[in-house]
Parts: sequence; structure tokens; C-alpha cells
Amino acid sequence: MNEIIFNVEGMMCNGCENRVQNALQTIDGVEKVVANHVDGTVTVTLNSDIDKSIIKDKLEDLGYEVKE
Ligand SMILES: [Cu+2]
Repeated sequence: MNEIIFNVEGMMCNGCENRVQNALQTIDGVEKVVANHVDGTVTVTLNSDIDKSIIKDKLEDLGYEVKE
């Protein structure tokens, strides 16, 4: 099990957290997603070895900025 923490700009409320969580959970290989708009993090637990850029692209598609 592999956990990745993304620093994400643009999440302003609980609605953003839910939106991010629901969207990322549809990605194959994603086990669990915890988004936190207060500290601007999205913690993703993977159950297979997928490319991090898939998650980053999805976050950007949703309109959020992912900081490296
Ligand atoms: Cu929001």
C-alpha cells in the first residue's frame, strides 16, 4: 500500500473536498482519498502501482492547481 500526499491549491470548502474525493476514487488503483481544504492536501492511498501523473491530471481537470 502506497500513500502519496499532494499539495493542492484552490480547495475552498467541504464541497471541494467531496468533489476531489469522489473524482479520484473513480481512478483504477486508488484505494482511499482524503482531501483537506484547510491545509490544502490530498492524501491518496494506492492499491496498485499507478502513475502519479494520472491523479495530478485529474486534479487539474477539476480546476485545482497541484504544487510539486
Ligand atoms: Cu469548495
